[in-house]
Amino acid sequence: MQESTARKRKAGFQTQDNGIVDDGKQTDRRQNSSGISKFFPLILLFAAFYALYQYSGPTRRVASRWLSQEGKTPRHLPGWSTSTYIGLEADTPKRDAIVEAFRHAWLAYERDAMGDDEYHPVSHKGSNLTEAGGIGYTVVDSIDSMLLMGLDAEYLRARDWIEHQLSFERDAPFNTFETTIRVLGGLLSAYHHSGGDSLFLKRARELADRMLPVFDTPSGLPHPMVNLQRREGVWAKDDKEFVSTAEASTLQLEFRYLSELTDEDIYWRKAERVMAVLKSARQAPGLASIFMDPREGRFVTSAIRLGSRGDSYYEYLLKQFIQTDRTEDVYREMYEDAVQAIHDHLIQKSLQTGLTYTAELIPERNPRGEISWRLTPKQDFLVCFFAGNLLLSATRAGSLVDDVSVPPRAEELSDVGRRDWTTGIELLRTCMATHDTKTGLAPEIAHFRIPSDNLEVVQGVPGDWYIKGARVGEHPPYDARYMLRPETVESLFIAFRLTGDKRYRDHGWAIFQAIEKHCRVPSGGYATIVNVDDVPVQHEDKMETFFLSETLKYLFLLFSDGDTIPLSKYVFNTEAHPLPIFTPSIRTGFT
Ligand code: DMJ
Repeated sequence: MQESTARKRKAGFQTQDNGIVDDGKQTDRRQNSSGISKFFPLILLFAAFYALYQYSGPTRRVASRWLSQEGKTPRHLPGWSTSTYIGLEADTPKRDAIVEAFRHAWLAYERDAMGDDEYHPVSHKGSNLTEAGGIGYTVVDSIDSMLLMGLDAEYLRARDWIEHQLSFERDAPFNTFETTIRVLGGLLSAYHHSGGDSLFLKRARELADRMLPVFDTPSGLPHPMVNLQRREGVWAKDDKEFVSTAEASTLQLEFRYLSELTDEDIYWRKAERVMAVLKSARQAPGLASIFMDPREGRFVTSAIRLGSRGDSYYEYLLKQFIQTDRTEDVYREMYEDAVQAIHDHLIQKSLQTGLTYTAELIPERNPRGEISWRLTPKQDFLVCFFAGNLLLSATRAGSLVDDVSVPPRAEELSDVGRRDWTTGIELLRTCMATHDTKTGLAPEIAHFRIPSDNLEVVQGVPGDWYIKGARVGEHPPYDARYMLRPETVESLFIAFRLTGDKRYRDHGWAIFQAIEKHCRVPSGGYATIVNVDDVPVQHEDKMETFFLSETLKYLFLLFSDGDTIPLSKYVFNTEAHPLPIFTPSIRTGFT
C-alpha cells in the first residue's frame, strides 16, 4: 500500500516534472536527447528537492510552509536588525572585565569564609545554612564558573576543598530544591567541564543517595527538605505539609544526568515520577498553582505565577525536552500547554507604553467558600528568566527545522514559535525597562499600572510601572532591593546567542557597570542593595551564591564567542550549571 502510494507519488512527480520542462520547446526536446541534457541540472535540483520533501520531516515542513505561505509570512522576526547585527565573536576586553569581577568576589570569600555556605562581604564573614555545618554551597556552586573562565589556580584550591573538606554528614534539614540545583548541579557540571574528574561524580552520587528518601511520600512528590545525615525527607516548618511546585519539578535535569552517567536508573525514575504526577494533576487551563500536596499528589489552591515558587516548573518542562535532544515529546506537550495558558491568562500590556508583562492570579474565597481568581499586575524580577526561555522554546520546540539560523528566519518557526519569539522579545524589553532606576538596576518586584490603582495622584510614581510602597525618605520595602540576581542577564545571553544582535550585549554591559558601581564592595565581594532607586546606595551584608554561579557566568558567556558552551550542545540547569544535551538511554515512561 505504502509502496504503491510512493510509486504513484513518484509517477506524479515525473509527470509534473515533465510538465514543467515540457514548455513550448517540448517537441524539439523529445526529438533531440542532447536538448534534455541541457536541463539535467534543473531536473537534478527538482529530484533532490523532491527527495528531501518526501523523506525528511523538517524539510518537508519548511518546504510546505515556504510554498504555502510565501508572501504571507513576515520574513523578519522582531528582536534584531541588520544595523546592529555583529555575529558571535568574543568581546575580549569586556569578557576579561567580568573575569576580574569574579575574582574580586571569589578571592574575598576565600579570604574571609572559605568553605562556609554563604558570604557576608561587608562584615567579612561567612555563615552556614544550618548549625550542623556547611555543605559547600558557595564553593560547589562556583567551581564550574572557574573552569569556564580559565581560573586554574582558584579552581584547584576549590577542588582541593571539595576533596578534603566537603561533608554531607550533616544532621539538619536542607532545602531539597536548592541542594539539588546548587550542589548536585554544580558537582555534575564540574564533572563534565573538568573532562570527567571522578571526584565530582563520586560526591554527586553520594549526595543524591542521601537525597533519594525525599521521594518517599504517598504520591512520589518530594519532601521540600532533606536531612542529609539521617537520609530522611522532612517537611518545611512554614509551608504545612506541602511542597512548592517549582521545587518539586526542578530536580529532573540533575537526577536524569546522574542516571545517564552512572547507568543507575533509580535517580531518574524517582524524579520522573514527579513529572507523571504533575501531568495527571493538571488543573485547567494548564497553569500551575505554586503549592502541591505530596500526600495526595494534587495542586493546592494557591497563587499562580511565573515568579517565586512557580518559575522553574515552566523552565524545566522546556529544558527536559532540550536535555533529551528533543526526543521526549511529552515535555514539549506539557510546556506548550502551559505556555498557551500563560498567553491566554497571564500576559498583559502596560497602560501607557504597552510593555508586555506577566500578571499573577491570586485565589480569593468568598463567604460561601467559592473561589475566584484576582489578576494582580505584579511581576517578580525572577520572571525575567521567561523571556530567554520563550526565545529558546521558539527556536527549539517551535522550530520547523533542526537548526535555526542566527538570527532565526520567520519561516523556520511554527506559528507557536513565532508567537513565543515575539513575546520573549517583548518581555525582555520590559525587563530592561525595569532597569530604568537611579542605579540602573531593577527591583525585586515591579507593579504595573492598571486603571483601578488610583495612583495618578501619588507623586513620583513613574509612567508605567512602580515599586509598591516605596516613599522618598522612608525605609524601602522588600520589593525595592536588587540582590545580585541573574534573570535579566540570563535572557540577554540567550537573546544574543540566538540573534548576534549587539543591543543585548550593550544592555548586559550597562547592567554589569551598574553592579560594579553600586554593588561592589571595595575590600572584596559584592553586596545586595536595599533600594535600586536611592543613590548613594545602602548595602545589605549578603552576597548570594548565584551571583558567582549565574550572574557572572551569564555575563561572561554573553561576551564570549558562540563556541563557548553552545546552546546546541548544552542545557543550563536553573542555577546556570551547563549540562550536556544527550540522547538518553533511559526513556521517559509516561505520556
Ligand atoms: C536561582 O537560585 C535559581 O535560578 C532559581 O531557579 C531561582 N532564582 C535564583 C536566582 O535568582
